[in-house]
Amino acid sequence: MRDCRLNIEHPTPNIERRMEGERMVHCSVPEVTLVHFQPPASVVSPPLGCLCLLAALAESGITAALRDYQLHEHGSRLDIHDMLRFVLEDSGQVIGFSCMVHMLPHLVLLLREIRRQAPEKKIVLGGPGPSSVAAPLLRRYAVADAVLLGEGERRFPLLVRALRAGTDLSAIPGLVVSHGDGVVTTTGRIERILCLDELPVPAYDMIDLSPYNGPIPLELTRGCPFSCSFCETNLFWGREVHSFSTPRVTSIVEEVTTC
Ligand code: B12
Ligand code: SF4
Repeated sequence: MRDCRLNIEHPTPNIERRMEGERMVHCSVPEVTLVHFQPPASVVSPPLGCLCLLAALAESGITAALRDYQLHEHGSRLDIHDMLRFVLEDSGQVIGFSCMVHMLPHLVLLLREIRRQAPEKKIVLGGPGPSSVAAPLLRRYAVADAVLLGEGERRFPLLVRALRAGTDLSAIPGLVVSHGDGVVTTTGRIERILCLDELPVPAYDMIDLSPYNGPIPLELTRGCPFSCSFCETNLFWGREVHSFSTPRVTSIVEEVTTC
């Protein structure tokens, strides 16, 4: 197991934290619980997309906690009651799920139960899984409030604020919104983030990296000009390639490797 503990001071100091071996737990209830919904596995890497979102939420002054289901060692794998406990205990008013397409069947079953047991929770889906089938998914299963398509850093904090305040979501672009009973609407077209260096550094320092035994993911570019039939990269990010600058990438590498 990697012995690599970074500075784990949380930028939102109101929240005390304790480590429970497998994951970071916040003692007080955060505004957002972000669930990385990948099955438990023997080799696990930190979830880069969720780290990007944690950093963006912190920058906007929104408290958030990550629950990485990959690290969930207790209970039985993909058991609905166990997953429910894992997600709901001390969870925020807004619960965001990040997943790939292969986890969607489990996600739908889980969300149906969450809707039954905690109807007051606001549920947002994101990542390549829900984004690829957002409208048909919510039309068929009205189990979430919205799917946020594409990059999340700019719009997820806006969406969290709007959901908590109960205001109209139509001003936030790139959402597929469920109104219940199969009625969905899509908000305006998304502009891609042009200057990636303006984004906060992924929150490697806000989680305990020690339970992860796989490579630490590092992002260099978004988008791909090609269109291999088996790959969703250009559908999700677009064909134009946007890059992080070399100084930014090298400083992240230095930070992560000198812990
Ligand atoms: C790195 C990577 C992996 C790594 C993940 C390492 C890690 N822990 O981060 C590994 C090697 C483990 C992996 C495995 C797999 N992968 Co993969 N992977 C990628 C890759 C190349 C980059 C993902 C990434 O880090 N992107 C950068 C981050 C910042 O982006 P992001 O995660 O998408 O998050 C952003 C947005 O999606 C959004 N967002 C994400 N989550 C949420 C949640 C909410 C609530 C909101 C609002 C927004 C939001 O905001 C984030 C910031 O902008 C992509 C292709 C690509 N270029 O996107 C494929 C990709 C995601 N993988 C894919 C697949 C299919 C798999 C596998 C299922 C393959 C397989 N058959 O085994 C496995 C699953 C393994 C498992 N454990 O279940 C597919 C997913 C297709 C789909 N529609 O779901 C992709 C798109 C490639 C493809 N072939 O098309 N993968
Ligand atoms: S990212 Fe996907 S579309 Fe682009 S070259 Fe690789 S496999 Fe092909």
